[in-house]
Amino acid sequence: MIPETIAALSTPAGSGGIAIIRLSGPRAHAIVEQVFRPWPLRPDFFHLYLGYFYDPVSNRNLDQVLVTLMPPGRSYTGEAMAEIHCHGGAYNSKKILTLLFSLGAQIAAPGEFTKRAYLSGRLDLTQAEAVASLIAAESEAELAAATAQLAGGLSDCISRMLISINQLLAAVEVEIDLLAEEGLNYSRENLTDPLVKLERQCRELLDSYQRGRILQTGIKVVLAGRPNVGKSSLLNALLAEDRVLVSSISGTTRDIVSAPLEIAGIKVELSDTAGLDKPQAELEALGMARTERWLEQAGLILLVFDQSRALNDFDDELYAKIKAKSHLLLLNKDDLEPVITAAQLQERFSYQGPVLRCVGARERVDISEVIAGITSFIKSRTTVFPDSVMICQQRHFDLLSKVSEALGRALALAYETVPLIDMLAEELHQIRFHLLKITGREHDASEGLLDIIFSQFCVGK
Ligand SMILES: Nc1nc2c(ncn2[C@@H]2O[C@H](COP(=O)(O)OP(=O)(O)OP(=O)(O)O)[C@@H](O)[C@H]2O)c(=O)[nH]1
Ligand SMILES: [Mg+2]
Repeated sequence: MIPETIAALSTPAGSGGIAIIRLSGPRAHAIVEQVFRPWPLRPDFFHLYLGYFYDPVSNRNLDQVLVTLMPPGRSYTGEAMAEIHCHGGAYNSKKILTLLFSLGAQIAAPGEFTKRAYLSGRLDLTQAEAVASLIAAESEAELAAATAQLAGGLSDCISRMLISINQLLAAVEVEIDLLAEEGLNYSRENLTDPLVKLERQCRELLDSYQRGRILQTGIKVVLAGRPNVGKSSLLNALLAEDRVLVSSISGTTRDIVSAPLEIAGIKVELSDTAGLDKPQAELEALGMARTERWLEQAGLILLVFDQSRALNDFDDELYAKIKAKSHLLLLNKDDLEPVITAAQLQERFSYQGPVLRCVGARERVDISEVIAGITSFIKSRTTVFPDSVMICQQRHFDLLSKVSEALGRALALAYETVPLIDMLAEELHQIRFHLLKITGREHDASEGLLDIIFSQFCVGK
């Protein structure tokens, strides 16, 4: 079936300097030829032509535009494509699109250009997913992960794992054929070594998901502590704006206040909470209950202390509540006479991490140490080693989890006194299928394998 030629506005709807309309499909060039003048005698591909877009019925020019044509096989979708760069008024671009539809172009469905790129083999599924992530990226790190995935980082990694599984599977299938005649002649290490290596690669990818999730969804950082220690002042300082109420009255903050921020290229949702203490009144108790619920969802808790105030039993209770979560301690009110020190906090709570300081008086606080502390925490959770690939999508995580489980079962079978070769082959087929599914090539599952198996036979057999 000949695909339809589709058209859509590729730039955001609304007014702007320039709008870009794209067409893709077998009639893309022919449709533009009907409405663009002067039409070049022999158009070059990837050349920008300046001319007029006109209405063939009234024969009137509608807009001065730039047009470029791309040939099948060398465009984003893999089909013949055309781009029209017109003036960006919402009405203007709509008029041009309407004319293209009247000439036979169809309205493109959401994501249809990328879907066509996938169907024509220009992108595999991980790369197509990366296009959506790249467009949705809201931070430097997210953008970098999406760009690496679009460049084929994950696809290459999956391809290398597939080569290894294919070789193993081909050897095992040949072994099954020969087993009846000659007995098993494949060494156990030849089975287990590649499986162990694959299992390690798979685990590394699964571990990277946690890092990937932080890149994508960001991290919730929650300021917590006793009342009046300066949490709200710190939130204002970190946001560099007078966002929440600050007062010397204990229990000023009752509700959670959250604000977005970017630290170390990562989206941070910073929350101020009601100070935790033995509640004196109903409203205070409600605020504290809310804080405790919020703490459960925190990716990082900054537990704030006032260095001019002695610790008591409630501080131990409070620390016990948060110690299972990722946390950093912060000593505030650096300008006041110290009653507690960083070393005392570390000793009392058996806390190994750094005690951050918020230096300076309240109006001119220096929060660089706090930012550095949050940054190094984020880096420890998101570090990408130079050659490592990250997975950011739940779909990839689910499929790789299945691969990991099947690898575990395959290894157990390979370690049996007599390796259970038939069952092992079944697990290897499963692994191969799930890996192919990640890049959207599961339909290759049977075709590709035959070639690999027969390539193991010698000529003449
Ligand atoms: N001297 C000094 N005072 C500070 C500092 N930071 C905050 N304060 C003061 O401490 C008081 C309490 O500050 P907040 O920021 O409202 O404290 P909080 O922890 O949010 O208090 P609650 O909302 O009651 O839990 C205010 O009077 C602040 O001006 C500091 O670094 N030095
Ligand atoms: Mg407060």
